[in-house]
Amino acid sequence: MTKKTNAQTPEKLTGIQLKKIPHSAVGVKAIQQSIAHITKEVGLIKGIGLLKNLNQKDGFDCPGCAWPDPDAKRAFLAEYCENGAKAVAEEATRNKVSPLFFATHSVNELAKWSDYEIGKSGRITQPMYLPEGKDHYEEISWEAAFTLIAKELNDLDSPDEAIFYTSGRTSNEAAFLYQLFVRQFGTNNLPDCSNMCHESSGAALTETLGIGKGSVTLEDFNHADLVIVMGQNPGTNHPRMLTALGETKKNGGKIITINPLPEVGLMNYKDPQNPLKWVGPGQDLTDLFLQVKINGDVALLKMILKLMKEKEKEYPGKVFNHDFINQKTAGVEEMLQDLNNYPLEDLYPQTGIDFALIEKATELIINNDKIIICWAMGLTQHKNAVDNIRELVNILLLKGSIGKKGAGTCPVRGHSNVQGDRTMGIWEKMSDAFLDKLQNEFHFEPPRKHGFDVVNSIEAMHQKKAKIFFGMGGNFVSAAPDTEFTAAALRNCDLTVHVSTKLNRSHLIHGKKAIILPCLGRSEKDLQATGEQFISVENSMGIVHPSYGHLDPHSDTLLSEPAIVAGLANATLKNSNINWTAFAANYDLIRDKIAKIIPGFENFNAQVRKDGGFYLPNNARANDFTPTATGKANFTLNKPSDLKLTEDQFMMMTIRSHDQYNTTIYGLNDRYRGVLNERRVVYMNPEDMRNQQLKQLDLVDLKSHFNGEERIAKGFLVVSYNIPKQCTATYFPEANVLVSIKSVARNCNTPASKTVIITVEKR
Ligand SMILES: Nc1nc2c(c(=O)[nH]1)N[C@H]1C(S)=C(S)[C@@H](COP(=O)(O)OP(=O)(O)OC[C@H]3O[C@@H](n4cnc5c(=O)[nH]c(N)nc54)[C@H](O)[C@@H]3O)O[C@H]1N2
Ligand SMILES: Nc1nc2c(c(=O)[nH]1)N[C@H]1C(S)=C(S)[C@@H](COP(=O)(O)OP(=O)(O)OC[C@H]3O[C@@H](n4cnc5c(=O)[nH]c(N)nc54)[C@H](O)[C@@H]3O)O[C@H]1N2
Ligand code: SF4
Ligand SMILES: [Mo]
Repeated sequence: MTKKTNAQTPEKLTGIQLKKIPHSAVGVKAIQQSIAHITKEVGLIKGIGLLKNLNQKDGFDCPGCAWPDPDAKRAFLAEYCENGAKAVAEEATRNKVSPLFFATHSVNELAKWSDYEIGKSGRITQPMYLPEGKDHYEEISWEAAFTLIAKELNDLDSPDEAIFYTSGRTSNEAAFLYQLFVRQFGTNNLPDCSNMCHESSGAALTETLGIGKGSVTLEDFNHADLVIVMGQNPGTNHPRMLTALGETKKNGGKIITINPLPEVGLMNYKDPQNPLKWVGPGQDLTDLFLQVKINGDVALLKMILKLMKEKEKEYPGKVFNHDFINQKTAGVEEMLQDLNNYPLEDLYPQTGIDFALIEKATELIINNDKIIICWAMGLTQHKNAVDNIRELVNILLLKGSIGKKGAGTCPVRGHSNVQGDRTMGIWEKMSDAFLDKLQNEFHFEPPRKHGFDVVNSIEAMHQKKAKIFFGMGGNFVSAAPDTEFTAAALRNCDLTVHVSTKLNRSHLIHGKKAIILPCLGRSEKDLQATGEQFISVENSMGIVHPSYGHLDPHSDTLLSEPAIVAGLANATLKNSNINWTAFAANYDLIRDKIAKIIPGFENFNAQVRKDGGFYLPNNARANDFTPTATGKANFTLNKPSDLKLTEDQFMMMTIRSHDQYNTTIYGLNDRYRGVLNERRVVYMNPEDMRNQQLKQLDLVDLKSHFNGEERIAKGFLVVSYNIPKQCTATYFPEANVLVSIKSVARNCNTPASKTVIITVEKR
């Protein structure tokens, strides 16, 4: 038996340096950083050749975030950001993880490496197999790997004993083929990273507006009077969004930011696409900063709703858009009535914000009609995450700020094709309408029973109800909550398989047997039997567009994701009526099927080849709310946080540094927060530190408390920071060990990784 390895990021301090927090984001420094990363990983000449193709119409889609590209004019050479360049550098790295690497380093040894060291080891070049009881991965042929996986799958008592996870980089074509294989195999166990990400947005928006996606386009930012950015750090996670916010300001619009942290990018930025602006003070973005306490958002939004209601009473017809409310919505009376159950004095302490500032924000909302609300993980990863989003929809509906130019909902998606994967059917509970069409087109009976989401999958593997884990991308053990619990779940499996570009911790925390299937990255040419292929993706605003690989593949052995699915399907499904080999040889054939099954993809092959791609239909954007249960846009009743802290407890949010992509650690610096060369930090309010008798850089252990259970993460350095009292922040994935598997959002099971109750204990 292999010795059990530690599933957590090893406790190892790296030599912290504290720097002044910069005044402005982006600018020259960002360009320097882009060039430094690309030069180190890829080499300067090849790197510049690569970047020149990034996000261009005949180039490849950025593997970073899902922020859209401009429809028309694109900057020559530079339609990307620092973190886009880092994402490309990471994928195109010269470093290779070859069979020799695995012969040299045992799984036990690699598990002791930091996430940074694991990631930097490079791209996996060959399929690898870890036989039961062994501690070194061994080379295996594609054929043998497919045969082995197929045998394990077919030996299961039921297809529902297998889990098929997807991360959000998988292309539309690969995702469609993958879900088709999984459903023909016989299960809906298709959890994805969305279950940990914007699931709560999907749940809230489907119920209230009849579509689980946002309603605005990039152009709307040019016309908005007011943009509210909640629970989001675009300077790091969606940097080109700052350009869109800059446009709002240029056109006279205002910006309100609601966040426990004054994130640098949102405060001020220098447009990297305009060298004339690199020197000088930069552009101020945020007009009004509401420094909310973690999970104080429903309380804050409710206060705003109450103040709006009062003003409407005073000036009837001047605050609410009655025409819109009467024609398009349901439930306004109940919502306004329900506000009486929440006195201002009860809500106020949850927000931590000056009352005068809340009044000012309300005034801006009252005095403007074209309002966009943007949000990301700061709203979606809480017990009451769905409430957060439904409550902001209440405000937009009262104002009629939806389905018109310059107004609407903007959930900003994470992974570059996470939205597209869902559109393609990667979901454990796709609608019967979708499954009916699949049945008609492919002539098999897709399973109807809903499958497991991420949290249910982990529980099922823990209880040995699921025995095979298959990951299409991603790094499940590090991304999921409750690291030790998730690790135990994976170790229970008979087989864990990962389709991956780069080495990660999930290859090291494995089932009895484990397999790594190395695939092509987005930036690489994809040559199949009928010639070179392109893939397509859907960005955060529902635009589907093509992406053409540019580099020669890292190794001759790599297969594309569609080819891997086809290989697996051929090996597993003995009497399949589907010609998997033909699909892998020509992605146009996959797109023809998508066109027949998924609304909005009619003439897919022709449409996607047109300049810049095409918009998918969006009922909320079109001011049509008939797809909801009531046939109208629904007002809802929502609950503020019910989490209570004792005097020595703190609320902890797990956030991203400027130098990471989820579990991939690009570097150890968080430049915009002034912390260099260290990730094991806990950001604390200076007054809280004094009360706890903690000094700057004291070494502490963090203990989380959930329903009487304790979890511990050892060895963090205290950093004094501008954060509300009783609030703290740590980085994901180091702190995931503290998030209980049972601490999830109501109505959608998203892990509540931004509301972890902890105590801070000095060593
Ligand atoms: N460079 C880079 N880009 C990325 C990623 C990456 O890791 N690196 N990840 C991608 C993915 S998958 C995603 S989902 C997105 C994530 O993008 P973000 O959601 O911006 O990422 P987080 O770092 O989780 O940031 C959450 C923000 O919410 C704030 N916040 C936390 N709790 C609360 C709260 O209770 N209320 C409010 N109002 N604010 C709160 C935090 O202070 C922080 O500013 O980015 C995508 N883009
Ligand atoms: N505590 C805490 N936990 C969180 C979060 C948080 O804010 N706090 N955020 C959550 C969110 S929003 C998300 S989206 C999840 C992310 O969860 P995941 O999507 O599972 O994690 P990533 O780190 O994005 O996955 C990185 C790995 O994907 C593989 N990869 C990269 N590109 C490709 C490709 O093109 N094809 C294939 N097949 N593989 C590829 C590489 O091997 C790389 O190691 O984490 C969630 N977990
Ligand atoms: S904003 Fe997102 S999609 Fe655009 S270049 Fe940056 S990382 Fe890539
Ligand atoms: Mo995400």
